[in-house]
Amino acid sequence: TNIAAPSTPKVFTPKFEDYQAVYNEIASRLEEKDDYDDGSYGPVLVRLAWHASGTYDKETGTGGSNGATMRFAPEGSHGANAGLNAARDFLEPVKAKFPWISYSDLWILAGVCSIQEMLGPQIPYRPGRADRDITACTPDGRLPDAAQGQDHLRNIFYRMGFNDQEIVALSGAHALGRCHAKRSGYEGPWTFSPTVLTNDYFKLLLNEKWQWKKWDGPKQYEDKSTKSLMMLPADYALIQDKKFKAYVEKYAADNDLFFKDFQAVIVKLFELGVPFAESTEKMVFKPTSA
Ligand code: ZEM
Repeated sequence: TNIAAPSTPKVFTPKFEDYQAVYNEIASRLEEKDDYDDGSYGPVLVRLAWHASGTYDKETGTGGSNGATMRFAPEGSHGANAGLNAARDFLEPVKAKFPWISYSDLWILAGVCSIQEMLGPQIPYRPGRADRDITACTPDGRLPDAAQGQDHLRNIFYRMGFNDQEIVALSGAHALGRCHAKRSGYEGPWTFSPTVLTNDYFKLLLNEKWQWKKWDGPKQYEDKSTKSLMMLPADYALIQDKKFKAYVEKYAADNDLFFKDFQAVIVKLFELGVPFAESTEKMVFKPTSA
C-alpha cells in the first residue's frame, strides 16, 4: 500500500512577473479613473508614498514606508495626511485582487507606477516591506510644514538623512498635482502640466514673478502673470536660500540631470528604514507606454 508523504503547504513566493501584474493593474486603474482632479490619481498616489516614507527618523530607526501605519487613525488623521484616504481607497481593489502584497509594498509600488506612468524616469523597486500594527504609528510633526522656510526644511529632511541637493531634487515632485483648500488649506497647482513629471517646477520657480496671493487662506504665492499657479512658502524658500538656489538653477537648466537625481533620491526615500533581505532583487517595471 502506498502511504502518501505529508504534503508541504504551498507558500506563494511572488516573482518579478507578479509585481509587474500589480503595476499593470494600478496603471490601468489610473487610465480608467481619469475624472479625478486634473485627470489622474497619479499625483495623490505619489504623495501617499512620500508621506508613508517621510516619517523616517534615522536616529531611532522609526517611521518610514515599512509598516503602512497611516492605515490607523492616529497617523491617518495627522493634518499632513488630510485627503490621502483618496489614494488609499483607490488602491483597495488592487489589494483585494493581489492579497499577497503588503499595503506597505503596494503603496510604494503605486508611487513608482505613478511616476513612470506620468512620464518620469524609471524607478527601480525592491519589495520586502511588512505591515505593522498601530503601535508603530509615528508621532505627529514628522512631515514638513508648508508655512515654514529653509531652516525647517533642513531640520526635517536631515532627520531622514538627506542633504541639500537631495532636498531640492525631491521638491521637484511638486511639478505634479495640486493643493486642495479642503485638505491643506492651500489652493492650486504648481505647474501647467500637473500630470506629467518635468523640471517645470524649477523653471517656474526661477523665472516667474511671484507675489503673495490676496485671499483669506494661508499665506501662499501666486504667479504675477496668470495668477493660476502657486508656490508654498516652503517652495519659495528654495530660491531664498543660496545653497538651495544653486540646485534649483541646475535642475531648471537640465531635465536629464533632474531625472537622474530624482530617480536616485526617490529610491532612497522609498527605502528608508526598510529591512530588505540581502538577496532582494531590484525590479524595473515596464511602463505601459513602452
Ligand atoms: Zn508635497 N505637498 N510637500 N511633496 N506633494 C502637497 C502636495 C503634493 C509639502 C507640502 O506641504 C505639500 C514633497 C515635499 C513637500 C507631493 C509630493 C511631494 C501639498 C498640498 C502640500 C501642502 C496637499 C493638498 O492640499 O492636497 C512640503 C512643505 C514639502 C517640503 C519640501 C515631496 C518630497 C514629495 C514627493 C517626492 C505631491 C505629488 C503633491 C500633490 C498631491 C495631489 O493630491 O495632487
